[in-house]
Amino acid sequence: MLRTRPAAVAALALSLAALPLAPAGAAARGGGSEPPPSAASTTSTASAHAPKITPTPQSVQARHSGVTITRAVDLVTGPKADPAAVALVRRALEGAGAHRVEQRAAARPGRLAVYVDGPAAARALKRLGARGTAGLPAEGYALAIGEGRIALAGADATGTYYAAQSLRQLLPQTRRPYAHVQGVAVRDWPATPIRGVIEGFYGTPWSHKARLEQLDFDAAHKMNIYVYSPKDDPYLRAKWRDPYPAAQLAELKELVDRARADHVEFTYALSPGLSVCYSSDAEAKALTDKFETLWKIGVRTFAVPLDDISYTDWNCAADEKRFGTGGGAAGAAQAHLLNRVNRDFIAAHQGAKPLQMVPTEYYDIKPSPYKKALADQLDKNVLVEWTGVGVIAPTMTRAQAKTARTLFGHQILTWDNYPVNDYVTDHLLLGPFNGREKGLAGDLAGITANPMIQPAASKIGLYTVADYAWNDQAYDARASWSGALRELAGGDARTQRALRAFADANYGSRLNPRQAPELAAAIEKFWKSGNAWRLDATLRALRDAPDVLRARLADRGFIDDAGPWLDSTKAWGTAARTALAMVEAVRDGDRAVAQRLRQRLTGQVETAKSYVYVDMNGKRIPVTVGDKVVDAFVDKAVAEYDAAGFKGAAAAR
Ligand code: LTM
Repeated sequence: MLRTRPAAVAALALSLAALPLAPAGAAARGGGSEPPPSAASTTSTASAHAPKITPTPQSVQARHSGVTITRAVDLVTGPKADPAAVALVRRALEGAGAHRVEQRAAARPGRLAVYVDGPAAARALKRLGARGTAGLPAEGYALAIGEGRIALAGADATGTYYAAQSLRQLLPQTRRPYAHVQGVAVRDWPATPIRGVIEGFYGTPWSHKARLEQLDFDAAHKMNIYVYSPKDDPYLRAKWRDPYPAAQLAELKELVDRARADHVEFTYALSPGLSVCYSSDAEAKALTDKFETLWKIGVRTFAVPLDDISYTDWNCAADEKRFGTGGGAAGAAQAHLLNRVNRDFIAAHQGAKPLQMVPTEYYDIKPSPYKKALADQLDKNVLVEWTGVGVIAPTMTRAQAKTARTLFGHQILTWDNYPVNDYVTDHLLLGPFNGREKGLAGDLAGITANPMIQPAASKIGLYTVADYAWNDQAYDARASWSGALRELAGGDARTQRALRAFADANYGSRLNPRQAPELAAAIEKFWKSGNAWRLDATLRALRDAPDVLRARLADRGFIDDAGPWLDSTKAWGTAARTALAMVEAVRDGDRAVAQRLRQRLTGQVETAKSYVYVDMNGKRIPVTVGDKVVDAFVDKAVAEYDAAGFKGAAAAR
């Protein structure tokens, strides 16, 4: 038998066998020592090569000379400098050890000088040998650090704000002055104009607090849109004509205000398709009246999603009379209503952004009478949303996007169904955005991602979406995923390792077909080498990860979101360790220990499968973790036990 089994671990099976038969949920906590990283994670590209700025900038050049954050810093701002950018720069400097940040017309010698926009920033960029903003696309920016000065400027206000976001990431976090900051020149711009999140899933809508946090997260990751479209807000679908109660409207206004401060476009999406009569003037007016209430609280971007409705059934006889039947008639009816909204509302409101719509055929690129009707009849300045080929598209190519653009006859904004989990509510989807071809971003009007029901847990996936949407050419899914974990862990190495083990066990999705890739690799290695010690270290790390996260992760929302999955991960880690020890006992010919462990395993697996997510209707859904990896490992271990003929008194699984 090819096994490497250091003497110190020979007692593994015995020591596990000696533990009391406690339920997995109550298994030993912490264990005292820091869990070692799993085999695969030690070889990952994770921290070493990750960029300091996220999303990955288009161009970063290190400079020889850096700057020192002096106790007093002079801030010189252009006359039209974006106030949010200036405030962010000030906060970042204060967080980096500057005790006084004084806004002045000109900088004084002996102090760090920081220039934000305007002629002084342009001069400072030039002195630092960096190009200015000329030629940058919308939202692009230039940022340079060196020779006692920091200069940043944007192609527009959002660009300046993004320059400030990048500067925030480059500055240290310290209360002490005189920290040194490496010199750098950044020239950066987005790969696609619209980037963000569409809260468009079925199930418990996000809380108001979660939405506010999401808007700040968008800003920090240079995402510029948040689409309000939760399927289970009744005022968006079933009761689309009804005005919002005052309290709910006040909350929406707070979101709109926060979005504006964050340079995020709050987009209001109303879905009348369940009951609308497309040909009716009164219905068109009901729709624009509802939009008007949102316009009054500051919304400037609107959408009309017509997904997940039947277009073969009309809601009124007048529509059949006017448009006929079939897909072509449905396309004509939708174009009629949307064009009215576009002309009577969007065109009539100065400052309104282009209307967005979700077609009923949003998930393919098959030519059809419906798509042809939209292509021919829908106003050309309406953006059409599309999920790719498939509702959850495992991959998305440039050729597909170009075909969609041709078939729909409109610019395409993707509604990318990742990391949404409303169709697999037993799973958390914690892997990266994946399978999108490089160059795709440039073919699109933009990319919006539909998140999970769990807002904080969505941030791993959304970090990677932001990274792709900003710079798809440089995107590396695994490196971006590592960056997301590092950010969420807040720089704490132990938390980051625990987060990695947990996210790995919840990695799989249609975009990431391999579940738990690092754990699976460690298990495969064990079956090949027989080195139980290494696998046990990985399993211990998995078992302990939930406790580490509960004790150390600053984002408590993540802990709340992940509750049952954390419990199940710990229990599976416990069960898998028992299974491993049982295999070791079998291989040692230790029948008594093997039987005891086999007996224990049954209860531990039951516990691992017992944790539930409770949905908005009170339905209890057993959660799934590491499926077809950790459970398959246990099954294989049991098969080896069975094959050894030790069955005896042990309960069957
Ligand atoms: O994707 C679209 C356009 N519509 C719905 C979403 O609301 C839902 O969240 C996803 C995932 O289940 N699928 C849809 O069809």
